[in-house]
Amino acid sequence: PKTLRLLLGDQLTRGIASLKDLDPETDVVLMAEVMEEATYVPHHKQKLVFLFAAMRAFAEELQGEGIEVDYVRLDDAENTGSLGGELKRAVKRHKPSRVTLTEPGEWRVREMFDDWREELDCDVVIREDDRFVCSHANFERWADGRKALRMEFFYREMRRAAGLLMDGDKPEGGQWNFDVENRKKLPKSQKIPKRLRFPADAKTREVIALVEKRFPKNFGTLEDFGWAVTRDDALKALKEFIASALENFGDYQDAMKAGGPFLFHGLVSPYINAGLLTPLEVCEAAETAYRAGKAPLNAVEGFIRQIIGWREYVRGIYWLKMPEYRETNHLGAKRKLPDLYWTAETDMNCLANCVADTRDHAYAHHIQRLMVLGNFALLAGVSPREVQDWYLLVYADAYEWVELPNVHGMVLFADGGLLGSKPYAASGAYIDRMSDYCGDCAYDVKAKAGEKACPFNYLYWDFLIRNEKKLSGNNRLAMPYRNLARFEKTRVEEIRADARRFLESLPATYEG
Ligand code: FAD
Ligand code: DLZ
Ligand code: SF4
Repeated sequence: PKTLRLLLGDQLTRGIASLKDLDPETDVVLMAEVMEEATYVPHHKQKLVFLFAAMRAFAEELQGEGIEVDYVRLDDAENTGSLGGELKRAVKRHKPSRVTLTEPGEWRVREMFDDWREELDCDVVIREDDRFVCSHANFERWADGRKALRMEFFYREMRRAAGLLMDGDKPEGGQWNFDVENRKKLPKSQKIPKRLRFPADAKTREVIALVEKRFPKNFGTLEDFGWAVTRDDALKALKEFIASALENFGDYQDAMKAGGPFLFHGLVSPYINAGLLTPLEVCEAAETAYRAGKAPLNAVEGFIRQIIGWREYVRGIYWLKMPEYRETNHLGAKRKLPDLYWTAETDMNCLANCVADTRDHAYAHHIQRLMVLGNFALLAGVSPREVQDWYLLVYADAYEWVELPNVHGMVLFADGGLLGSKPYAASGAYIDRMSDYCGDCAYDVKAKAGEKACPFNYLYWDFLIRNEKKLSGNNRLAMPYRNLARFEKTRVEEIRADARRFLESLPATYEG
């Protein structure tokens, strides 16, 4: 029987469930560039270019194998603009006896499928996405009956399940986690490798022209577009990371440097999330380097933990808790997103750098996202919905299943502590310790109060004061709350006045 196999933009994996029993004699693969997916948030220009170029390249690879691919381009005259519309049209064209697809990664899209199922006159088979180490059922089983869902315990099970960095049934090196070794400041003399980037070829340039024409106002620049758009190039990028950066990944994982967001990071999330690389092959490549003595255990364990630990864990939380998850607002944050998130115009040098990196590369590394951009949104009390929308559109690796738990849970504590045991609030001292931003800043990171003081310093205390009722009972915040209790009344008033003055002066005029 003829099967129509619908392949979504983040399912560019040859071995994916929906392509497994494909019969080139009878079956057709449907891929569609549609406005609905391109506009549910106004994605960064590089994210659009990356995804459309990668979809086109993947379609050609399948065609090269003799598989019929029905590929609908964004500019095709008949394009209905939605996945549902394109699926219906394709069913009319091809008259398959069934449609097969792999479950979509996002709740939004999954819901749409439930609606169309009714409207198509053929069977629809939705297969589980087995590119993840942990199935939905396994995550539910793990979560069931636990008081707290802590990543660390989940991670150990994933290590065992995947058999990564195991020494029999014990963790390699006698310890599951080497994170304490991974918080070093970057010495000035440390050499930073030049990372492998991929200048746009003619086909990608065609997509760049399309994106400039159809999405001229979207956030982000395209001059430095350098993402791989094929599996071959993504594999080259992975190889380069393993050879030149993995060795130092652990030591400098949390370090930040003005004008250089890549440092020793993997730069692989867009590829893993879109399917060009599988999470396990990336982890195996890192483990092989460790076994060959080319990278230390703290680096390799730390890297693997991000992928089979954090990445799998946030996906588990997302599917366990959606759709209610994105609606909670534990701290009642209501502020509009400040304009500086779009313009990079601010005297706060750390924020200016992190927004500029994001604008120029559709990338910022984890600590920039968490401890600068996220920390500021948390302390300023920006509404979770505004922050979520921003993160979902600005990064080339952003899909709601991974973005939302990181933003809503890890950064904003909007879930009240389901994902993290305390908010990652920090003052300027943390940023100063981990970066070279403060030396060139208009503000003084050492000053605590007044116009010249680093805003993170008073915003940190203002955040704790504002949220005292909700947070002071949290064991992990006992120390700062003890300190706060010792502040003179005038000091508390000064903090509140500085915060009010600063926050009122922040323009927030853009409509998302
Ligand atoms: P590396 O630092 O080299 O890490 C290796 C891999 O580990 C990454 O490629 C990624 O697959 C995985 N990983 C690391 N941290 C996380 C994490 N917290 N959650 C899930 N996977 C992780 N990652 C996304 O893929 N998409 C997002 O939309 C996204 N949004 C984020 C929003 C915020 C507020 C924060 C704090 C983090 C977010 N992350 C997101 C996680 C992380 O920042 C990125 O995965 C990472 O920066 C990607 O760059 P890299 O490939 O160089 O990562
Ligand atoms: C992100 C994205 C974009 C921008 N465009 C498309 C598209 O035109 N066609 C498509 O099939 N998928 C696209 N995607 C990826 C989907 O949004 C993704 O499959 C869902 O978010 C589910 O994870
Ligand atoms: Fe950021 Fe404060 Fe340092 Fe300036 S002084 S770079 S605002 S942390």
